[in-house]
Amino acid sequence: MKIGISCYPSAGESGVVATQLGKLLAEKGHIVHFITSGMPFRLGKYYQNIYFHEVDVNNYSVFQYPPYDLTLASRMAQVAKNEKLDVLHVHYAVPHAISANLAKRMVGDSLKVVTTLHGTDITVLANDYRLKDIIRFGVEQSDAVTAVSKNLIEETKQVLQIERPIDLVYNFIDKREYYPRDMCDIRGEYAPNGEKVFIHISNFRQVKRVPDVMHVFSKVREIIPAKLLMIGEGPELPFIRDLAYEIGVAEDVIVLGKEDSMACVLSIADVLLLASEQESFGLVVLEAMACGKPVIVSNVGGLLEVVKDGDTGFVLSIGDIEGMAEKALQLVRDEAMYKRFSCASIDRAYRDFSHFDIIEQYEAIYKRVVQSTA
Ligand code: GMT
Repeated sequence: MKIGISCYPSAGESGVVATQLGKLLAEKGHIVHFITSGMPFRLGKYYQNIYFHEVDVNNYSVFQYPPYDLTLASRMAQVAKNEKLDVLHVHYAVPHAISANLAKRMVGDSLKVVTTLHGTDITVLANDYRLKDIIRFGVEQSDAVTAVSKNLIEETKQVLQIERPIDLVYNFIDKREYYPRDMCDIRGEYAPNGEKVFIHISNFRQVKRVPDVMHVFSKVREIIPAKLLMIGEGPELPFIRDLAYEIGVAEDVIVLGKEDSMACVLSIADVLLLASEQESFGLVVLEAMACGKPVIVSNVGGLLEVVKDGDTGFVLSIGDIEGMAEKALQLVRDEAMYKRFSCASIDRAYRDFSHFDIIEQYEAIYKRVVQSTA
């Protein structure tokens, strides 16, 4: 099939999912056209069957705001016509689902639009009265809509007050990339005295409650020698650095910023901490599990569909800093328990979220919409 993919190309889990999906579809022989504002950051090198079409926004002086959404729709329609796309698969509703449906109006019904909802496009943006109606339009007009967790499907139906079917397609990991790696040498550089290593990976936005992570770490560190690796970038990062100094843990907090090889960096650590107040899936949790790292997460959104509480990690109430610290300590101090959780995490990630199965689910959806006559 000929498949167009639009997503946010810079750091972000929805962009990661879209890019990985495109690579795996291309590997299976599909022709994939990325239509994005920049090169997707995980695309990296040349791949057979993958093409890139940049959305280059016109900045005419009359415009108060550059018309990205319209330029995107126009580019989608051009690519769809020129390349004879069967399906346009867009990730994150705003603006991609709306622009894609506009492109479909320009091209005709032969172009099928599949929209994947990722999380805050519904839980935050669809709750904003300024965007709700246009998001509902994008979702209702798409030929198929998928969401990355059951929880997100329920949220979508409730927030947008819609009845249309939404397919559940979980995020996935490619086990050729995500497996426990031997990173002893590098671990030794960060934790030279055998400290336990915790890791937090996010886009450092308020929704991630990174200060909670810092406080959990501080409590753990009162009891045992430990280090905290912080991976990612985002608006809260400067504040988080200050907080580390304020609560006296700065010398044990290592901020690494943006990292390309998640599997390597995860393999350095013992436990992933994610204290978010919203998380429709938590791709980073799945990536950690695939690398054999148990997780401590908050009880929100779709995280309970990924983490088996008491088996692959611990799930605690939002803001339960004491509880998270207690479980984190328990995990790293009890070697037998740690090993059990680590093995269970790998098993679950490979069994229930393997890219083989999930890519087939997307392919089945593409076939279904292409065969539909509407
Ligand atoms: O919605 C966001 O915060 C951004 C988005 C992204 O692009 O990183 O993350 C969402 O989509 C991911 C991929 O499906 C999910 O793993 C994240 O849980 C989800 N984020 C939230 O729900 C907060």
